Amino acid sequence: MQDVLKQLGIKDQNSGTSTGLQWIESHGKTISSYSPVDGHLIASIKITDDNSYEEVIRTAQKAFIEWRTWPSPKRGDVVRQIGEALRKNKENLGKLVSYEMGKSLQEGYGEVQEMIDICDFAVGLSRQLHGLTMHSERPGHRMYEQWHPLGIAAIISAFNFPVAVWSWNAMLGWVCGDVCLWKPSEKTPLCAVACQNIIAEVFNKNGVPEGVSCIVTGEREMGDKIAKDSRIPLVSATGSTRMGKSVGAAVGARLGRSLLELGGNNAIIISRDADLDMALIGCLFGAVGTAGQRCTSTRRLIIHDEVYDKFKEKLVNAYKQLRIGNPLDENNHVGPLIDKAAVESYLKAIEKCKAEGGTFIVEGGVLEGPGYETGCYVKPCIAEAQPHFEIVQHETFAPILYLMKYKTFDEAIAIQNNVPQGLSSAVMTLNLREAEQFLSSSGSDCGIANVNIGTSGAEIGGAFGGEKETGGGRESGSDAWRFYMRRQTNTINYSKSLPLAQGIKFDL
Ligand code: UN1
Repeated sequence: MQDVLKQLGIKDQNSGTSTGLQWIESHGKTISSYSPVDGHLIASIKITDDNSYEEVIRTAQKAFIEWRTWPSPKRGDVVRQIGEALRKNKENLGKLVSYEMGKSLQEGYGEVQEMIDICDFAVGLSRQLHGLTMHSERPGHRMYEQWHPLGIAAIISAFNFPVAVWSWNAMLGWVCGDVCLWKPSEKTPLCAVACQNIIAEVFNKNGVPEGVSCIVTGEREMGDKIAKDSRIPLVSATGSTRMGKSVGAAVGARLGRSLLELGGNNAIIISRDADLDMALIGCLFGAVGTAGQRCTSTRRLIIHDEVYDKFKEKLVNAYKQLRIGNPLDENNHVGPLIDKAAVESYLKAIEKCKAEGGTFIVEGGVLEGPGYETGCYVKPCIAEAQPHFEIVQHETFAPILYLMKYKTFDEAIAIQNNVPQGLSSAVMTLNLREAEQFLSSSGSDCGIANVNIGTSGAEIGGAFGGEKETGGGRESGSDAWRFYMRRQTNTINYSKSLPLAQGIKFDL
């Protein structure tokens, strides 16, 4: 790992404040990043103090004045080169993601691949920031709309996708002409340092002004500061619903724009007409992939009572074969949780489920012994539960799966929708009527609804996000870019008179 860190430009002690090429000195608290994989100290980082925060904002504001005048395809070409640099660094960055966050190496590489994919998407987008034209009601008039850069886009990201989610925002923001201010999770700050080093080299080669890619680090207070700062027109935040409510309220209080991607409580409906072998793969990856720490992780299975026992047996057998251990060893399926606090929440959720009457058909627990010294490795577990249990209504960021039975498809949809969150959902069925009902306006109420695919692992091309307590924001593909720009409606009069709209006469 020393080699990887060195090649990514990570030192033992790092500044957590940057405007691009420059790393700014701060005087204050130091965060130490320990790997959940083996408990070793990876490196430490100084959090951003008030003075350096101000310097970052000043530099970002200045950079915006220039960056917004660059033609968008030219900005896109810079993003294309970032994609190239990420291809070169995929192995190292993927390893760091896996080591600092704890996800499997495959998933670490997968995350960097998502970054490369969004770069490609953004390059194309840089020539397609289209507005509409409208027919004016007045003769000799032309009406159209155009999209302009917004300013500073702040990105508050979570530990579970320490690099990809930032890149969805930053790559779009950059082709749109915004400058980005990234506050990475304090649990995975070194991933941000590595990304900044990769970006800075490309920006430097292309003469991109200092301040287009900024980093500030800190804990909750830093998020609050950003949310309240009216110099930041857009705050895109990924994390818990608790965090989103606080950020959303603070940004809303100053009438800023927030893009929130918060908790999920994602379910898969397993129909009587499902291909159960296929369903098994989707459920397994969804529930135990990233140790249940994706916002799209599968937390609930809603199973038709005629296939319930059969599917339960398949699932229990599959869980027996899971290999839990060092995520950098590609033979393992499941790595550790991010930290001890996450282990505590996992244990509490298990207790709560039992207290509410749930029965565990695959028991949970913390693993001990050689290889598990960090105390962060837990057993993925399965409980039979009822939809109304308080714990089932709640997102626990850990590999706990709740099984529930249904009789009619209407009932299955009602159970699926009857939670506060609305991110991702899926149905496993070969029955066309069920599939279409699930996707209809009276079907799933989530931002993502899939058929014969699990709830996690979305591609970057679609808009990513969800409804209700998930926050309503959409990031990544489709037309999510519009959120990073301001729309302007323009009317031009090329006639020799000035007729008023709505037929109003104003003659003197
Ligand atoms: C997240 O967990 O915040 O769909 C993002 C997925 C990934 C992204 C998850 N592409 O599971």
